[in-house]
Amino acid sequence: MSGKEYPISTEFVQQAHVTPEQYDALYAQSIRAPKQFWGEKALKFITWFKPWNEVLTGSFEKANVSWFQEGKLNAAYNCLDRHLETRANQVAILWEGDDPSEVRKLTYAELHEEVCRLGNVLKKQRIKKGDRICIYMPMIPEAVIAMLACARIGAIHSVVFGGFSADALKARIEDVDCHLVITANEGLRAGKTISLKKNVDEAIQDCPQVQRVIVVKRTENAVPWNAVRDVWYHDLMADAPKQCPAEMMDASDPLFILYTSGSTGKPKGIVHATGGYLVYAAITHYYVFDYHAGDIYWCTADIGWITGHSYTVYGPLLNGGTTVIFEGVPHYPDFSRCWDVIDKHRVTIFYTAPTAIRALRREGDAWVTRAERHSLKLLGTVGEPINPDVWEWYYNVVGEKRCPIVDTWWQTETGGAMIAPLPGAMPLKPGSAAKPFFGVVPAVVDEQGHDVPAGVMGKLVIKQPWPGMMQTIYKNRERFIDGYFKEFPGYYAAGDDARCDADNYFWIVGRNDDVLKVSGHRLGSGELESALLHHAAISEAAVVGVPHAVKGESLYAFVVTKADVGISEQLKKELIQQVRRLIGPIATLEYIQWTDGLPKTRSGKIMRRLLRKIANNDLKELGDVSTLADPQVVDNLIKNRIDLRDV
Ligand code: 7RM
Repeated sequence: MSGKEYPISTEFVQQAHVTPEQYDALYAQSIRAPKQFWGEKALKFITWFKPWNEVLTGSFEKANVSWFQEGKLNAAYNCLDRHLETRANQVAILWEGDDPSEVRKLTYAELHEEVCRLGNVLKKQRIKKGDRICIYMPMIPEAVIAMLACARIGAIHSVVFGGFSADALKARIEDVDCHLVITANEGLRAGKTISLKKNVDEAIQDCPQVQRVIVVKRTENAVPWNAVRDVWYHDLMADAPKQCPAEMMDASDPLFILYTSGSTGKPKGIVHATGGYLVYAAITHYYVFDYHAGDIYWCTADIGWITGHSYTVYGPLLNGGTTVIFEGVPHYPDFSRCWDVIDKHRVTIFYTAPTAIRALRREGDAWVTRAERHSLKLLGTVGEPINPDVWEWYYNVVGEKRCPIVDTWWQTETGGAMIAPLPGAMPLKPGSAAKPFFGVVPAVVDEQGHDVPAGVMGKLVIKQPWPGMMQTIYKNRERFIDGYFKEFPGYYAAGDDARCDADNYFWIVGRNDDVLKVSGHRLGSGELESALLHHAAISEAAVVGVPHAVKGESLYAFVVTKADVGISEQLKKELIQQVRRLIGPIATLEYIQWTDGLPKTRSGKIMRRLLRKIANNDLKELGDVSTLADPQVVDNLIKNRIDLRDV
């Protein structure tokens, strides 16, 4: 399990920011004297209007960690203004549309001007510091402009992925309590339109607090219009002034809220504070991707996810980079799309998810090799474990054995990469996220919180605070404490299972709670089950993940209908439709097994662990079923399980 090793080419090592010796020394330093380490880095990577009093206060025990207290800064200023002197005419955003013929380039000067204008537009709409704004947009430059305009005036952005349904959007708008939504009339994806504005209309039908919807015109198609509430982005921008001072923000002021799925209940609003988040996004982007001036950097993540926040927008712009914003998908117009984009724009760094790599690998090498890919120097992956075979394909075929792969483990909650190989500083092992980033102290522990020996699987925890860590869960401090700091007092519980080998390389196994990753999208069993229970015919439901060759995981549902309801193919279709409608097309049930009952503990909790084993036909060790209220249920479930399709 310590795995095969790939040394980094000497050519790469020569240009890398960190040598192996430097990594060991810097890492040791960052752990021994974290305040000194982060204080120095915070000054190097971020421009402060006023320095902090204390680098770090609080503790995991009290769940009150705070970074750079009293420090003053502004995110948009750091992403834009401070680069104007040296990079005004450098491209900041390199946008490629869904249709390859559509390309837009915005220099730092242009992006700065747009952000200032929109900042003024928002102020004119009476948006003030601390107000929340919901952004529901396709991957177009205006989405980034919207995020940065919020940051500039001190408003808190809450980006909702454009693939979420009207209902999912509504739940997020209600929780975050915003008065203004920024959207587009339509999105484009693989040549098809996505009705974003229509979804917003539906979402806010009974959200009276939303008084204004700003709409970017992305397509020429007309959309329903409410003349009192809706305004065109372009009309407002036309006469907006170009001067907009960057608001002085406290390091602890929230920069954004981003909703993510937990194992139970509604999605949680992860709050990231301005100071620590920006320091961590900038420094990790610089070291993990070995970022150098002149790089053309492409992270394929949508801004609706944390990867889009930290590594499509904030990280690269903080470092004065050129970030590719890609509206399209890897299979349109054909399976060469990514490699064509790389050749066309001379992309040097490419960061994507294992699900995309698996989908492309399946189509054969010719789609890759028909493009040159000479510009590439580094590859990255994030979102789920990458299987060693898939890693090797990415390394050998896409990167032609020339480009190191950074397999980055992190979470919405962590703000930035936590475990990842620093390219040049350590050999790579396919399937391992390698070693911790500076200042990060991960460990694998048993149920009692004791470190387990090398090679043994256990739960992944983080033992010391790091600057990128979330501040809280919006309006729910209790869930913040219970979810992350209760299980192992004094540690942050990541919710993943992992192993650490004798070389101190971490191997992430997967979630140990009921969070799922389908095509890299994070979904919670609880919200999927709620969506099923919404159907009048359903009395109980449990959803688990089963392996899928491309998606990583797919959804297997156990469903109990109400007593007087007959089961049918029609009902199955309705359920699939319903979950897609309530959450979004990313939540498509793959299997539905009808059952008369679900296995429950005597206290009434559904035993999802057992259901996962049944769905996966992993029946040898069903674990402790002694707490089951009705053991007979299990036999019936096994008898009626659905054979997983060979995908
Ligand atoms: C960035 C992101 C977080 C969960 C996390 C893991 C899984 C992420 C890796 C990974 C294995 C990786 N944020 N995960 N990266 N598993 N190797 N390199 O994905 O909040 O959406 O998800 O994703 O389970 O806990 S997220």
